[in-house]
Amino acid sequence: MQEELQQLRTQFERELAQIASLQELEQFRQRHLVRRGTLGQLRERFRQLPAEQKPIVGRLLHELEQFVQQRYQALQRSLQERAEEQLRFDLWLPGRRSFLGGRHPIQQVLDEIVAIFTRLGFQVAEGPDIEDDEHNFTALNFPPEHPARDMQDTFFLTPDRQWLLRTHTSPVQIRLMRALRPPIRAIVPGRVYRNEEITPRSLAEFHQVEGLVVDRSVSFTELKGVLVAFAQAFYGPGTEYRFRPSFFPFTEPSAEMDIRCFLCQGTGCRVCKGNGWLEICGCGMVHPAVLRNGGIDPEEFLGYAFGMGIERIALLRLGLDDIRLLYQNDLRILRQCR
Ligand code: 2NL
Repeated sequence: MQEELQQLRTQFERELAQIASLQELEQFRQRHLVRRGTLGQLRERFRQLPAEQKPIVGRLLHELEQFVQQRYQALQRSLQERAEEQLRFDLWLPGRRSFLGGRHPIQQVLDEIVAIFTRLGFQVAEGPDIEDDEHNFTALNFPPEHPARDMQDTFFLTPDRQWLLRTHTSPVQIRLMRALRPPIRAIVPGRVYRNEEITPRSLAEFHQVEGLVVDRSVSFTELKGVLVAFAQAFYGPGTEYRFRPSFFPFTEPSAEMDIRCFLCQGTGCRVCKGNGWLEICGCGMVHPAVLRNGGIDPEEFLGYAFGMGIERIALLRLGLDDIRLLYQNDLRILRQCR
């Protein structure tokens, strides 16, 4: 019987190693562990053994029982865990969404404006954020005592006020005129800086797009045509517009372009502050002095130029009323613009 117990142990081990499910484990239990199973029968035979054999066989039988019980329980535990895990593993569960980055609303508006002017035949130009007085003011026909040069408006970088952060993108156009022969048709997107108090309506760093065209026979009519084409493309076909006289040191004559408030259609609302129109763009014929400062003969060539602020357009588009919301990187805001 001792030998038989030894063989049974290897047999149990083999069988247990092949069990892969709770069902198979139950079959194992029915075969061997119930009262009339293999171990039950062994116990029965043990009882009938002669007394002198009982101590040694009894110990072996006990060891075998202990071994099988332990292995049985361990296997049961791990099979149960696996079964539960399979229940929890839901093949139909949608995958985890990964968050893709996106272009900032300001960048999207800039890209869209640039794309429209590119279709109208404009080239894209950029320049440095750090400029000197000459490119930012003097060449643009700002008189020496013009208030825009004031400390309150300009971030000067040197005590002699020679170096500064550009207050508009116009210095890039000066560089273009000096570098290129007409015809020039360029659109200049970029960041600009003004030493202004930070409020819901103004920041010290913001963005502009400016355009410049210089050629032999350009006209104010062409300027209007280009800006109207832009407004129809950007704000939608049929967008109502108007031009009002205005003043800039670098253009003469100068005008401002308004479009019909797309929120109230002109009846007056919070966005257009009740007057039904939204100011979107300043423009004009390039001042002869500015052409000359750009190395271009005003007797031979004419130019027109325009400029618009991007933050305002982005705010209108997103329906926001505080410019600071654009720079807090709040994902609820950033995700709104596609
Ligand atoms: C505005 C108005 C404007 C220009 C920018 C320009 C540049 C050169 C020569 C002449 Cl080099 N003009 N730029 C002209 C008219 C208006 O911007 O309200 N911007 C936000």
